[in-house]
Amino acid sequence: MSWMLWWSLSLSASAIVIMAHGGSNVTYDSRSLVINGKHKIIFSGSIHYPRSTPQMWPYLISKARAGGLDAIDTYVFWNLHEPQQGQSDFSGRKDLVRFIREVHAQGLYVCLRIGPFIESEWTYGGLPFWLHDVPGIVFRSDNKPFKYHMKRYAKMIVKMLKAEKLYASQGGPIILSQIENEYGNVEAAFHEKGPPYVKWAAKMAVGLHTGVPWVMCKQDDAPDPVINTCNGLRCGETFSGPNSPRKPAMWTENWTSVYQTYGKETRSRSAEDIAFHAALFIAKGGSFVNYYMYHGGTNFGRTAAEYVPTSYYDQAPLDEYGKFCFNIKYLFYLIKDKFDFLSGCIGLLRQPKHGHLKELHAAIKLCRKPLLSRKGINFSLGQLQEAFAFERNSDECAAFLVNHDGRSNATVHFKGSSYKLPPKSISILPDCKTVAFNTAQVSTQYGTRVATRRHKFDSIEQWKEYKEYIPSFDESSLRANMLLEHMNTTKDSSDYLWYTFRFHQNSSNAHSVLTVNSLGHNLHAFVNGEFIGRSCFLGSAHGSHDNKSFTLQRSLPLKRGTNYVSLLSVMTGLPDAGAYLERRVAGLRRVTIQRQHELHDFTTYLWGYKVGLSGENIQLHRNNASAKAYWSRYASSSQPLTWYKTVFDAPAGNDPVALNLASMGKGEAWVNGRSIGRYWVSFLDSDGNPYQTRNHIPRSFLKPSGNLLVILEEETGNPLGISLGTMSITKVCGHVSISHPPPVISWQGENQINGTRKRKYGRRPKVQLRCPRGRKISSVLFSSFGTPSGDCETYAIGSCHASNSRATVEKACLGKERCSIPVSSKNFKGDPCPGIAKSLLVDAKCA
Ligand SMILES: *[C@@H]1O[C@H](CO)[C@@H](O)[C@H](O)[C@H]1NC(C)=O
Ligand SMILES: *[C@@H]1O[C@H](CO)[C@@H](O)[C@H](O)[C@H]1NC(C)=O
Ligand SMILES: *[C@@H]1O[C@H](CO)[C@@H](O)[C@H](O)[C@H]1NC(C)=O
Ligand SMILES: *[C@@H]1O[C@H](CO)[C@@H](O)[C@H](O)[C@H]1NC(C)=O
Ligand SMILES: *[C@@H]1O[C@H](CO)[C@@H](O)[C@H](O)[C@H]1NC(C)=O
Ligand SMILES: *[C@@H]1O[C@H](CO)[C@@H](O)[C@H](O)[C@H]1NC(C)=O
Ligand SMILES: *[C@@H]1O[C@H](CO)[C@@H](O)[C@H](O)[C@H]1NC(C)=O
Ligand SMILES: *[C@@H]1O[C@H](CO)[C@@H](O)[C@H](O)[C@H]1NC(C)=O
Ligand SMILES: CC(=O)N[C@H]1CO[C@H](CO)[C@@H](O)[C@@H]1O
Repeated sequence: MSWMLWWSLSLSASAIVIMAHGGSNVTYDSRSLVINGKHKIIFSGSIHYPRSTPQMWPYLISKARAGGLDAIDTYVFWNLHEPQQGQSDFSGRKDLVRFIREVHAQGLYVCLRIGPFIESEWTYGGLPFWLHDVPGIVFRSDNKPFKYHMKRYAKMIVKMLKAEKLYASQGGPIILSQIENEYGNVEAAFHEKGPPYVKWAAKMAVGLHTGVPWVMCKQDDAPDPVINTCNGLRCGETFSGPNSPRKPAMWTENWTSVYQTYGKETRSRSAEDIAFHAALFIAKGGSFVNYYMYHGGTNFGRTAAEYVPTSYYDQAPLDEYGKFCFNIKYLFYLIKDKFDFLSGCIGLLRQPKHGHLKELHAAIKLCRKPLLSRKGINFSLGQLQEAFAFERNSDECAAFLVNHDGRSNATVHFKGSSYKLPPKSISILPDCKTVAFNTAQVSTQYGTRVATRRHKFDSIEQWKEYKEYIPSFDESSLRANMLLEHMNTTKDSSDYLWYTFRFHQNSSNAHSVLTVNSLGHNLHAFVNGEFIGRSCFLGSAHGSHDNKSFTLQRSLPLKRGTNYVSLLSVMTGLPDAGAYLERRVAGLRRVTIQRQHELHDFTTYLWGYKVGLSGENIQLHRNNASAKAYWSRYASSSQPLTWYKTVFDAPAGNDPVALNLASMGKGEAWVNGRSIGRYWVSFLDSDGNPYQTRNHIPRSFLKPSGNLLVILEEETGNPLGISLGTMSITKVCGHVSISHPPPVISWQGENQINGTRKRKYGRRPKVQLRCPRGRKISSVLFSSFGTPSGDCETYAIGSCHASNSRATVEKACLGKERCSIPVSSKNFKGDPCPGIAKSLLVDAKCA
């Protein structure tokens, strides 16, 4: 029996009651979460507090609310909050309570994923590295030491949030908590230690008495009363449903894109595809959808997991950069629902994703009554077409018409009318008659984001440099007769670990080849203080996300006498996924030198070690004054492992700031002592393009002038090519056809906690364009009413074209921040091709 039918049968069964003291009573039944006795369809979006700044939070949350979301979902990051056992840190970007309060202030709910294992492309999956050294520990299994620390931490977080009265049961915004994360993926690897751990975790969580339900994602055997939920790209098609007829169908991670790793081509997910799968999930009886991510943000510092770039889900509905907003403007919002008009914040909305999903949410919310109170039935409308109808009488009826066919349009008949469905799409009919929304028809404008260069660091006088010292075996204090494991030696205090040894060479002319096998992540080799990697383009060797193992092979320029080999092993983030994380190994595995016909194995030999770089140890990135002594004039020597510093003024205005590092290789950058993350430009994507060239510098890291920029370059990049830019939307585009008008409805945000505001509009088809605040439409790049071909990325005039297209649009839009152009023959003074389906495509520049 499908879970949709389960719901139909058990709708009247009483809800499972969860304790509530004052505040809201959050429970659930087979249909949905039930808040204060009301069934709820909830759209949620993931925004992780440490991946942006507290100054950006109000803006990001307001845009999530404007996008029709009801809730914000976040993980809790254990290794940020307890970096050393017993320490606790909730300052700045780590201020979980402030973040939750901010969400509450804007009237949205919070779904809190405590983990404590979170994966999340975050270093060590969120676990603090010190756990690795707890005797006898086996992470995420029926293991006493792990369970002890997990419980202690979960209790600490819940206690803190309870003390702040942040659970819905206490009048706060948290309606849901998650324990563990995607454990179903690894459970089998733990054999008999897996299932008891799941039971223990569920029981432990429930025992924390938060007064709100708990979920476990990708966990088919989640014990009662914990709800199992789906994560993935296509839960509408693949989820087999909750494991009990008393639990609702919930989708905790509907990926808005696919996370990236260095070297992989940029993959994005279209607004149409996300909307299709979210709508199908709801049509099948789902009641909770969380977009992962709604705003990805930035992996500042060394927080990214292995091979994960600094920019995180930039393709999400709210892009990486976000925006700084003044609190004074934010206060207006609290008084009046006028935030958008009064604030002056310019959004870098990822259009059309943000707008298209907003319309989807609005359409589904219009169906809410029949969806939540009627029996859903599905029936076939064709070989690859089906309908989901929610109906009791003609007053209350909503329908989802689905075309599963990815190749052809389909015409279907439903309740005496016929409907045309584009390939792979769903039409939503809140009254079983009118199409309010089709997942494949995007009527929101497209925006094009552009970086404007504001400053060039191209003069030698601007820079100072510090050449990193190459240590040799003789100076090492830590020694071992073996190759030590990288992570266990650095304890994650640095990405860098020097492996050094020395040996004697009798002749000077012997041809020698050094071969080093490593398990990650990259390696720079030096002999007698000289870099030996220049023959290779990258000057070093590295593995990849999918295969950490790599080999560096170089011919060795040896001298007669004692030779010193210094190998720098570099980790770009710790692993974040899979079973037995505590057993992972990285760093050098085997080192040999081939001399003529002899192979010398140095794997078990006397090695000397040094953790971290000297520039890290003297904190070169921090203070330009105290570290002055170490810096020298820029000499463009292009030696690998060089630190560079300069001072710059913040670009005027409020647009987000990004550092263009395209001329560099690999390393890390700091602004005023704060790390803006690693960069690894020289790791090319599958098309051979440099990888991620723009690093976000949050405005709150900057002062008006005298900002200190420090860069550690591992390779031979050129700092004179670095520039500073601001990001803005400079182009907007819309494409709307007469036959497929945009939604007949619009939805103005909703304050879940203090009641509902909604507006219904009747709309005629029109193209609406809007430049970021403060910018105006300066020219119309393309305009055609008729049968233009293509979309907002590439377009051309078709066989039918109204000659006054441009003049009409220019008249309506030039010099304006926003404009609206009706798509009708009347507006273009006559029909250019009667009887043919027409559309209007407009592309315009904002300046
Ligand atoms: C919570 O709601 C359920 C029904 O949804 C009800 O049975 C229960 O009494 C409520 N609990 C409290 C404490 O209000
Ligand atoms: C919600 O209502 C409560 C009590 O009516 C009030 O204290 C709170 O400020 C309101 N919050 C918002 C965001 O309007
Ligand atoms: C109704 O939906 C279920 C679950 O998706 C499916 O298995 C079944 O074939 C559908 N029934 C019809 C008549 O399409
Ligand atoms: C579907 O119909 C539209 C016109 O309504 C047409 O432009 C489009 O090419 C058709 N698509 C396919 C795949 O046939
Ligand atoms: C990690 O290092 C410690 C010394 O710091 C050592 O006692 C231990 O055996 C090492 N563990 C592993 C797995 O290498
Ligand atoms: C170098 O010469 C010494 C003595 O001449 C010899 O013992 C040693 O094995 C030689 N080393 C190598 C690596 O050939
Ligand atoms: C990983 O790369 C190494 C080369 O260093 C190669 O020998 C090995 O076969 C690769 N493993 C996989 C699983 O591709
Ligand atoms: C660095 O030096 C500049 C100029 O000497 C100064 O304006 C700036 O405040 C200093 N920055 C820091 C972080 O100390
Ligand atoms: C990490 C994870 O859950 N990945 C899954 C996401 O969904 C795709 C397709 O739906 C699966 O192939 C992945 O394994």
